[in-house]
Amino acid sequence: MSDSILKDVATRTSGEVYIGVVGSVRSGKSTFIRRFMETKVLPLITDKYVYDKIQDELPQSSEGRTIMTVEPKFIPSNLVRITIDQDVNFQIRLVDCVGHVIPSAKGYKNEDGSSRLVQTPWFSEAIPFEDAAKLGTDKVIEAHSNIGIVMSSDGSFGEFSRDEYEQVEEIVIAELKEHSKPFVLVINTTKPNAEETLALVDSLTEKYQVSVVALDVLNMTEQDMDHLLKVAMNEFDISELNLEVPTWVNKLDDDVSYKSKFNELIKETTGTFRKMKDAFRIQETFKNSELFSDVTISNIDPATGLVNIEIGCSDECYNDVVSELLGEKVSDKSTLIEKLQYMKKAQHVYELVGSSMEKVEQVGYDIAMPKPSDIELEKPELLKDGSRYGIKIKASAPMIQMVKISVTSSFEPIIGSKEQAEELIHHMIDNYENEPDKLWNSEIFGRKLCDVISDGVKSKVNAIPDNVLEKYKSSIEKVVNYGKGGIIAIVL
Ligand SMILES: Nc1nc2c(ncn2[C@@H]2O[C@H](COP(=O)(O)OP(=O)(O)OP(=O)(O)O)[C@@H](O)[C@H]2O)c(=O)[nH]1
Ligand SMILES: [Mg+2]
Repeated sequence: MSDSILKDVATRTSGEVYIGVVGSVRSGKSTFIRRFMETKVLPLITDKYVYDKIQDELPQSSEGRTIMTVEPKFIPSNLVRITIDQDVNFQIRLVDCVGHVIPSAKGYKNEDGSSRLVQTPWFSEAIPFEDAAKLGTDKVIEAHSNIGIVMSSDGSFGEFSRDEYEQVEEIVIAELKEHSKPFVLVINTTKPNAEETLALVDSLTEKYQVSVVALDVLNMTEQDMDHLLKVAMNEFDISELNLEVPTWVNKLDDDVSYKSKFNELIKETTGTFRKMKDAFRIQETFKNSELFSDVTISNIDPATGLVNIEIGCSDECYNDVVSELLGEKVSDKSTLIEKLQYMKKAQHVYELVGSSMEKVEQVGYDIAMPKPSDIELEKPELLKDGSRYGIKIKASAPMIQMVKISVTSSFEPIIGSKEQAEELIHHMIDNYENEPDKLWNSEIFGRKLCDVISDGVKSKVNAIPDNVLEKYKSSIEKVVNYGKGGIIAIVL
């Protein structure tokens, strides 16, 4: 006997395998529960007393138009602990619900046409049959099940047509979709393998977007039940989705375009596909993306809800990322070497002043601390202090001081008449307020405004005489080395 799927279900439901069987009246719900208990559960019961008690509690089914199950029933009525292979303990219970009414069925109305009142575990008084079906389905699915089976039929047995079953099935499925519980639609049929049945299964899968299984419930085998449980397990949410991507992808900052596209795709895909059965759709979506070269599901574990997907990225993608990071297309090795050498120099500068640049941006001023290797030691000297002696170890270090200053520059071209100047100024003010970039790149007398202004700033900076810069440098040195917090006047 195959208990491995039951073990998986038990692990996934933390040892509480509660299956709610709901659906239309006269669809085979009680038959399903009886066969399931006889085939999958009773053989696991070792206690003779418990075995006999459960057997007595199995639900009755009946032929004809008259409804058989008129109040919900828990089977077994008391929880029973079952052990498989000495290592998996679980409790299993099925619930036989009052079915949703097919109007042409018998037994849900009294002779005078009023609703038949039935007992439920949820109210002390009897309630109308139709309410018991609706309420019972809600209660059973929400509070007493972790897997739902919706029973319906193609009308191939009994007294009712497919159309009658379908009308009820639509209502029940809409109800179940309001709950977050995994469920499967079972089409009870005498011909589960017939072409038309398979076509019906396909069309219902499409129509309801849920998993549909055709079963000959009266004659279902253990294999059929295992298949159904597997399908049900696939309706559970994925508990953990591990994407194993090349390490370089993980290292990328989110603002690199490859990484932002990657993040977007993951967010979209995992937002759309959440169930175990979707693992292969996730794989398909990733395969269709230009971001990945190969996508393999390396592990899928229904018992824990864990899915591992291995993702490969092409060399082309890698090259594109490298080009983006280096700021230009790197198509051959020599360009890459050139760029890396340049980056090495840039990195040296960044290490020296990078952190200070951030502070300069914030407060306008900072001194970059020297690296220990840049501190120069002088020869230690003997030091005489009165009658006592000591030593002196002197060191000097280059310190780069950075100051953010504001340099102004203006451009004052003569345009012509007052009207011409006013027309141009209105146009420019409009751009200034709405599209500053456009103003910045606009041309005046054949030159871009940004170039003209930049030249103005540059010429001011270049105009500072070298001796002034030299004096400025030596003054700051004095402030740092001898100033002790005092003020030194700088005379230019
Ligand atoms: N041939 C055939 N008959 C079936 C099958 N499933 C159920 N039946 C018959 O259909 C009838 C109704 O089955 P039940 O199990 O009582 O259905 P139910 O959904 O519990 O019905 P209610 O309790 O009245 O709502 C019984 O006569 C069953 O033998 C099936 O797969 N094949
Ligand atoms: Mg029944």
